[in-house]
Amino acid sequence: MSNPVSYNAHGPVAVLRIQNPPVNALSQAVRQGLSEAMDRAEADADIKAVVIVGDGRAFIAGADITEFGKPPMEPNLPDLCSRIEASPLLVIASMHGVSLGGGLEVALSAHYRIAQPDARVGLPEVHLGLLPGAGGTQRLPRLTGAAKGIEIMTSGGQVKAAAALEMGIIDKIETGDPQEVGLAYATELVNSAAPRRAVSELAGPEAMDWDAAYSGAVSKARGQNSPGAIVRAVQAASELPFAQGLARERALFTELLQGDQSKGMIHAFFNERAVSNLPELKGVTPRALNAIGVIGGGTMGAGIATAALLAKMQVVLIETGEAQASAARGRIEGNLQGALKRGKISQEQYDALTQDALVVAIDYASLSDVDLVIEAVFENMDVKKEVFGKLDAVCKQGAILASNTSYLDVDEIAAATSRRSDVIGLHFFSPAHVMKLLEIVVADKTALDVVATSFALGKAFGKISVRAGVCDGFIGNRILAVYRTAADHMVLDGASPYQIDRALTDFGFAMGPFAVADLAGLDIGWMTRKRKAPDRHADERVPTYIDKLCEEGHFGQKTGEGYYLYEKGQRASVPNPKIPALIAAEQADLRITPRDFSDEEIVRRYMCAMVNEAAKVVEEGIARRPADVDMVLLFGYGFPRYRGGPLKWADLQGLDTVLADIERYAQEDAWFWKPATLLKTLVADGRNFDDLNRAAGK
Ligand code: 3H9
Repeated sequence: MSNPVSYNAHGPVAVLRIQNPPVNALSQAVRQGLSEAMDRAEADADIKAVVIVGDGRAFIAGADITEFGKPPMEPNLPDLCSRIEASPLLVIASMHGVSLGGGLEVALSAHYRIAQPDARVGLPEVHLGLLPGAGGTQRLPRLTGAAKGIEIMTSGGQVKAAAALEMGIIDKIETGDPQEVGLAYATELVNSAAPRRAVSELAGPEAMDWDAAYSGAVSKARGQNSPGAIVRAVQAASELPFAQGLARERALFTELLQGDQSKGMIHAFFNERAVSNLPELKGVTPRALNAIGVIGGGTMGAGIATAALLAKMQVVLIETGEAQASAARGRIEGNLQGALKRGKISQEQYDALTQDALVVAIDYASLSDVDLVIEAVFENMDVKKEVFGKLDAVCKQGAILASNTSYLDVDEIAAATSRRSDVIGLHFFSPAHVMKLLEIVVADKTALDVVATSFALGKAFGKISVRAGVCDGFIGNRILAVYRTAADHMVLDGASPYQIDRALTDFGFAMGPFAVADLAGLDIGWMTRKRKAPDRHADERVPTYIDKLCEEGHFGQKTGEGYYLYEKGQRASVPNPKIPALIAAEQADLRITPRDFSDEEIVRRYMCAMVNEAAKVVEEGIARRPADVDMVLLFGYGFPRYRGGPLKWADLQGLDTVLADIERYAQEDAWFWKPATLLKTLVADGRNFDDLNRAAGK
């Protein structure tokens, strides 16, 4: 392999140029190349300074994440950083694009840092369940102070050059070619006999209330370990000499790297990118996407229209009458006001989007020129078929007809048109302009370029798009129905909805299932139970206590009463005192003697139900790979990112133990707990879900 670090002497300055596309990650070869280039510069008596610069779009995006989990290879990054900092030559980092993680740590080991005005720096290791492990926790707070350093590292956010200059992270901002700018700065420093400045020789950051900072970080982290560890590492920077602080950082880093949380988050990092790389789409050209039609301006339709407007597309939204049209426009304007307030768009853009880019009409003929139309009307097959019939009549040839259905049969919807190959499911999650997940539901006859265009749409909308096959509920809602049922069974058997919600938020879920049900509306589950009732198996256990609440018109948050009670306009809630009595009555009817559940058992049953159904979804080809299921749960269902997704969780638990528990639960309820064949096969073969991911090409 050729050396990814080139060396060129320009008078007394040696330029070390990193060429490791796409983002100059610090692979072993780059580390070795940098180390050797430093040796070479130091061996040349004419060289007085070294400029480190990155080729392409970034200075350095950090350690090479693909190397994590493999045997360590010399030189390691902390040693390289110390070696750079200890150089007798002046070392200058000339930064452009991003300098992240190990990339910023290399720059912090240089003696001077100069950056382009649009450069950004950050230590995002927290997003990988880690902390900066090459001196970042020790050097950054020596420049910024402890509080700012902790904030940068626990948020993992990117700091713009101007702010970095103000905080002392960089020394200078200069526009121009990074190499030229770096060379000029180095020459200036050499000519003025500027001193070597090692950040490690600066005083440690001031002391603060470390325990308070630690508790603050832990409480925000919802179970993730690395933010607390970051605070402890910064504490070491404050309290210990540099070398000892570095050793403490190393120990904390190694502990995090060996733990499950970093494995989960690294799995998420790679798979949120890999999920939309479908081999069958290689070389397929997507259709044009300029104007989008949306049918229905309720919460979902308005959210989709907002996402399209924010993606700079023309939008034609169809409503049923003038009053509905004006309400829909109001919703979209409200969403865009939110974007305006958060600084995502300017007032000028807001005006252009609402006045020029958005048309709200009541006549389907207005859709004659759109490239893709997304139907977001009531979830009823007859209604959908009627809409698709009308779309078929008015939309131009080649227009894509998409349904936002969350569970209906997209093949049947497509059959209502004369162009089945142009029909696809685009299942957004509410609020559609905010939630990251998009399930792209590929029907039997959907053309490949329609799939490719749908992925292009997802990308333009900033979504994580996952391919799904047709079945009731596709990937996410199908699995949700099963783990929700496991929770319902636990309620019938004695666990309270409130204990379940708490056990699962302690596990890391954004919300527990009963709080989610209140948020989504209890009428949705009630309707589903009614819809599925005719096909119900005699052994199926379906609690009905909550239907009594629905019969009284209580549907959760929107009516102020559900599993919890909600004060008007408030999200905080208290348990609804009616619920225990309703549950007790049903237990009495069913002659169930309630028993105690530990939080651990609650989590285990809930997760086993999720994994079992997820395995069936993979086995049936509804999801392309196990990691696709993981991304659906992560981005659409509040699954804790640091656990990587249900199937990564199962891998980390050991599939044999998960299967053994499912088989044990099946002894109580054989109908519900049918072990997935795929799970049994993997256990028998000594393989796991990640082996399947690898086989499908990550
Ligand atoms: C660290 O530094 C630890 C140290 O403190 C201590 C060590 C001892 N490694 O996102 P994109 C790939 S931890 C390997 O699509 P963008 C990425 O997978 C690291 N690969 O582009 C993708 O591959 P593919 C701390 C990496 O322009 C391709 O590059 N650093 C790495 O939207 C393009 O990426 C981070 O956590 C990497 N470090 O965004 C930064 N980075 O084309 C992580 C990227 O096959 N990276 N790739 O799918 C990012 O945040 C974004 O990738 C970045 C570019 C902002 C850089």
